[in-house]
Amino acid sequence: MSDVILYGNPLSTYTRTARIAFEEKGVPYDLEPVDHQAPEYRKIHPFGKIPALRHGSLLLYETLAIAKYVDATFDGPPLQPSATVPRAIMNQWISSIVHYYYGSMIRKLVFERFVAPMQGRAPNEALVAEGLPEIRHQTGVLEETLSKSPYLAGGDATIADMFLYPVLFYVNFSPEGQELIAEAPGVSAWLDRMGERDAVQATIPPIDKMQEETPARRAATG
Ligand SMILES: N[C@@H](CCC(=O)N[C@@H](CS)C(=O)NCC(=O)O)C(=O)O
Repeated sequence: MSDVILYGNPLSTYTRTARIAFEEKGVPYDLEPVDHQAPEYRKIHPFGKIPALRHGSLLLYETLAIAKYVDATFDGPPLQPSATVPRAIMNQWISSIVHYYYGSMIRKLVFERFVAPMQGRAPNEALVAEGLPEIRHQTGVLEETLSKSPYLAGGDATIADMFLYPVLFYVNFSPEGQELIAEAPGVSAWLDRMGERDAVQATIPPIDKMQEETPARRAATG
């Protein structure tokens, strides 16, 4: 048993971001599945979200804080650029992904296309229709960078790529998402490049579990 415990769920995008960071860094950890809605979990994460980290006596929540903590605490390849400008660009992307991309891509498209049918309700097509122009704009913005650069902040994968990949992975399962990504060859190539990384391979979500009505599935896409 490792002294690093990640509370989360393998279907959750934010949990996957943290797991990719652990894997890239080569840090052994135990993924402990939780019901994020259970009252006792609030003692670990007061806002009832996943993931959260326990390392010895430290309890830490918020994915970015966890990824940066892991990077600073453990040996292994750096997950952030050392130079000021690429590091600022990495932070710009992380903030954009969390504040703009996640809402459009996960809440308006992925949730409606995959989670709604499993909940036995029709997808909210108005919400999908609202999200698609936003997503088209977002894949266009990504394409401007990824047509010229292997990763979001330069030549190496950083925490920014680790935030984006789990989101685009799900988007790419929807017909609309596939179409938008196909229109962006730099983004497609980046998805392939990221998909080949061992850390990404090691964290592929068990998508078949999304068929089950479980806390895991409810937490999967926010
Ligand atoms: N700001 C949080 C967001 C985490 C988050 O929204 N996680 C989703 C799963 S990917 C979640 O817990 N959803 C359950 C809910 O909102 O009830 C972080 O960076 O860790």
